[in-house]
Amino acid sequence: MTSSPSPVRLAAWSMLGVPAAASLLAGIGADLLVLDGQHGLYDDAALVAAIPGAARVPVHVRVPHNSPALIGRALDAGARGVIVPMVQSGDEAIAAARASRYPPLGERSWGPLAAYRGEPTIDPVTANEAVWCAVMVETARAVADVEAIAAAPGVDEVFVGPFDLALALGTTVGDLLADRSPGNPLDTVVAACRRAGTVAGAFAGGLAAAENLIGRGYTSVAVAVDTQVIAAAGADLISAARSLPAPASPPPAA
Ligand code: 3PY
Ligand code: MG
Repeated sequence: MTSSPSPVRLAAWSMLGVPAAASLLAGIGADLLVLDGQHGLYDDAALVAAIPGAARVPVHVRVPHNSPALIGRALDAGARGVIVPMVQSGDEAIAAARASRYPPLGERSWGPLAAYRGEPTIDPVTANEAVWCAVMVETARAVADVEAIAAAPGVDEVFVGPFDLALALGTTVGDLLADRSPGNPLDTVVAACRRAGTVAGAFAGGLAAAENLIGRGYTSVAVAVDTQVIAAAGADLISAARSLPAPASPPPAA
């Protein structure tokens, strides 16, 4: 695994749903790769196809919702962790954590797909120790119960979705990030995580938001998103190429 120079864990984030995108993003120096099955194009088949070629960094999957079946399938496909969206309460956080682990710590059902690929399976005790369960706080209700969510047994990380959180609070991501007043929910989450000994993570999607979130104390930040990276880098290149010196008149025909 490529290590980052700071204690902050930096994630690459893939929306595109194809193995090539996942494999490319696994090589950009991030500490882990997230495949997005909620708003991205990773369905079940795409996860099974993409994970093996991207596994030189830990691959986590954002599942579409808090469902034991979906969490189990993502882990069966080889994900090392899950990000579970729209978790509203301590009880829902406990359910997500238990869906991520085999008995006696949870209710995950046995059946890793590694066996179908002829790869060794990881025994249940080791799998329980290695798995990472991040639950997303992105509603007002979740912020109100964040102490219980952060302290839920088996929850490794509370991961903020600033876009949904801003929507829920009737504001914009820009205003939420710019707001430095006491009681900003972004700071409430960090404080609850510190008290519980849980990692505070957030989706940034760009450098300015990452700087803001890291400054607030987030230690796990998703910063490079394939769709945005392609669009932004491509637009910069096209724009720069348009200003290259060109002959005043078209070259003569051959
Ligand atoms: C959010 O900001 O709501 C997210 O879920 C980021 O992907
Ligand atoms: Mg969201």
